[in-house]
This record gives sequence, C-alpha cells and structure tokens, in this order.
Amino acid sequence: MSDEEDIVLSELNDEDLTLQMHDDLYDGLADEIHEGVNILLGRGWEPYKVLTEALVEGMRIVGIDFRDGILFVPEVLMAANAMKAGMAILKPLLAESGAPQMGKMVIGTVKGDIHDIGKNLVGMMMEGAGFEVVDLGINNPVENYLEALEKENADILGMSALLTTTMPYMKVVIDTLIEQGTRSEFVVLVGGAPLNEAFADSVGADAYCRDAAVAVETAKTWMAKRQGSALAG
Ligand code: B1M
Repeated sequence: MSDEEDIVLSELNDEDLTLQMHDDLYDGLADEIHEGVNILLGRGWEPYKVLTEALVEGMRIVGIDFRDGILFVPEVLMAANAMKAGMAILKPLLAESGAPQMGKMVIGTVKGDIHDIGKNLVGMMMEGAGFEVVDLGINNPVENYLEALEKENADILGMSALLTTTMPYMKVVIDTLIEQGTRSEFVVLVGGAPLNEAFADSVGADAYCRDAAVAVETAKTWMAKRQGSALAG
C-alpha cells in the first residue's frame, strides 16, 4: 500500500486537508476532491471559503506547472474534472441565497476557447447573488451571443477568454452590437486570466472583472446605475 492510500482525509486537520486537496486536484483525483469538499462543509466551512481556498488555489498551482511545462494537457484536464466534481457540490449551496431577482446575464466563453471553469464559477456566484444566468458554454461565435441576448431579454452580457489568442474576439462581439445599434441595451462585463482593465476599455466593454466575486459586485453596481438612469429618464 502506498503512502497516498494510507491518507484518511477525515483525520487531517483543516490546514493539512486543504493542502492534501491541492495535491489531489493536481493529481486529478475527483473522488478525493468530492470527499474533501464534503468534509470541509461538514466542519462548518462556508462554501465560498471551500471554493477559493481548497479548489481555486489548487487550480492556481496546476496553472503554474502547466505554464512551466511540468504538467501537460491530459493531466490538466483531469485536474479540471476533479475541480468540477468539487464545484458540483458547491453550486447549489452558492446559489441558495434566496436573494431577490437582480437581473439576467447571458455568459459564455468566446469562439476558439474551451476553458470554462472560471466562467462556470462566475455563473454560480451570480446565481448565488440573485441573478438569473443563461450559460452558453464554450467556443461561442458572435451569433450565439446575439441570439441569446435577444431571446432572453438579458441585461448583462458576460464573456470569458483564457487565451491571448481568443480575447480579441470580445471586440468582434461588441462591435457587432454597436453595428446593430443595441450596444447600449446591455452591460458588457468581461473576464479571464489574461485580461485587464486596459484591455476591457480598448474593446469597449463596460468593465473588467478580476474574479467571480468582483463580477458579482460589478454587475450589482451597473444594474443599480441602469435602474437609476431609467428612473431619472
Ligand atoms: Co489551458 N491555458 N490551454 N487548459 N489552462 C491556460 C489559460 C494557460 C495560461 C496555461 C499556461 O500556459 N500557464 C495557457 C494560455 C496562455 C496564453 O494564452 N497566453 C493555456 C493554454 C496555452 C492552453 C492550450 C492552448 C494548451 C494546448 O493545447 N497546447 C489549450 C487551449 C484549448 C482551447 O481553449 N482552444 C488549453 C487547454 C486546457 C485544458 C482543456 C487542458 C484545461 C481547460 C479545462 C476546462 O476549462 N474545462 C486548461 C486549463 C485548466 C488551464 C489553466 C491551468 C487553468 C484555468 C482555470 O480553470 N483556472 C490555465 C492556467 C491559468 O489560468 N493560470 C490555462 C481557474 C479559474 C477559477 O480561473 O479561469 O482565470 P479563471 O477564472 C477566474 C477569473 O479569470 C474570472 O473569474 C474566474 C473565477 O474567479 N473570470 C471571469 C473568468 N471568466 C470570466 C468572465 C466574466 C467575469 C470574470 O464575465 C463577466
């Protein structure tokens, strides 16, 4: 029996369990992540704390070794699957706030890009804050966004991109809204690891959101602004 098999997650203290979960995420062990999340919740951890300290931090470590050529796509895919196993448990808990309806957001990862963990997190947190979320998934051409915005009568368009090669596509979507004369109908929020505020400005988005919590706060602020100007007008 290896050392790894000897570890009983429930016997670890919070700090060691969190570190072990980073290792388990790194190793793509979905069952262990599932168990670890349940243990931390059982110990009274807030779902958001489990998400950020056990899962997102673990994924950050995976990202560093992916960048440095220590991990490769298959391993990172397994880590992503393990992360999703944990997120599946947290999703209903994060969405359980019972907050009043704040507005409706259509969100999707842009064309050419299949990264969806961050986008999914944003969707979960937005639902938790009382927004209705329509998730278009990954690899979305401009038509998908336009169709959904109209069909859903959305207030907010959220776009995610994780690659420097796909982030310029956000401008394609925003420019198309401008051409159609509908840009001012929507608050456009963008996010993803390679983006920053200057980029968001340059493509004509309303705001850049560094993470899911910032996305929620930004969406609330913009919805309040819109409601304010609607009342004034
Ligand atoms: Co990819 N990948 N990947 N990858 N991958 C990155 C992005 C990379 C930075 C890794 C690296 O080199 N360090 C690098 C991009 C480099 C660059 O563009 N300069 C990279 C690469 C190169 C690639 C491939 C090209 C690799 C290859 O095939 N050779 C390929 C591309 C495929 C494609 O999309 N066409 C690829 C594939 C993959 C996997 C499939 C293996 C897997 C994705 C699995 C999945 O998502 N289902 C994967 C992963 C997991 C990563 C890393 C390791 C982790 C991304 C992640 O999930 N982070 C990533 C490294 C990194 O980002 N450090 C990497 C956790 C997540 C919670 O954070 O997504 O940043 P994040 O989301 C945050 C915020 O950014 C923000 O809020 C979120 C929550 O707090 N946010 C938003 C995100 N979207 C938002 C939208 C909003 C608001 C906020 O709207 C309102």
